[in-house]
Amino acid sequence: MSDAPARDREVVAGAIFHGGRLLLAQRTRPPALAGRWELPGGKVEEFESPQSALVRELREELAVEVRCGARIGVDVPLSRGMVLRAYRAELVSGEPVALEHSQLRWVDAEELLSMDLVDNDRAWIPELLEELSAL
Ligand code: 9L3
Ligand code: MG
Repeated sequence: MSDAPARDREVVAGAIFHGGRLLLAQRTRPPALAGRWELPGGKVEEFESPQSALVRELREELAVEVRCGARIGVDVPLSRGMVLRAYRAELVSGEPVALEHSQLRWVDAEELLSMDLVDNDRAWIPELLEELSAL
């Protein structure tokens, strides 16, 4: 890994809806984000599509197979020119297990509002709530 600024690189996060609930995962790192909740995901690697990255990240983090669906919510600018984007992720097989998070939780609309989400992911609350209310 180089220390050069990562410009226009993407971080992908997956919104998995199931049975009227959304899957949230509690981060373990870095210390500033430990204990806070997020849509699981991670960095798109060089030469990888965002869709493939989401499938890979959710396999690594949750031990599930997903199909990457449509974008949801706004682009969230991160440091060093990186951008965070959420995609719907449809569960194809497996039951999510926290392999890299401290715990997982399936939340409804009311619970989503009470969770200590990482700041970046708060930008998607309107769309996530809309989906949870429609389910
Ligand atoms: N990030 C923010 N919200 C998310 C995800 C998946 C990631 N829902 C931020 C946290 C890290 C960076 O993006 O600063 C890279 O994510 P990761 O590889 O540490 O999961
Ligand atoms: Mg991650």
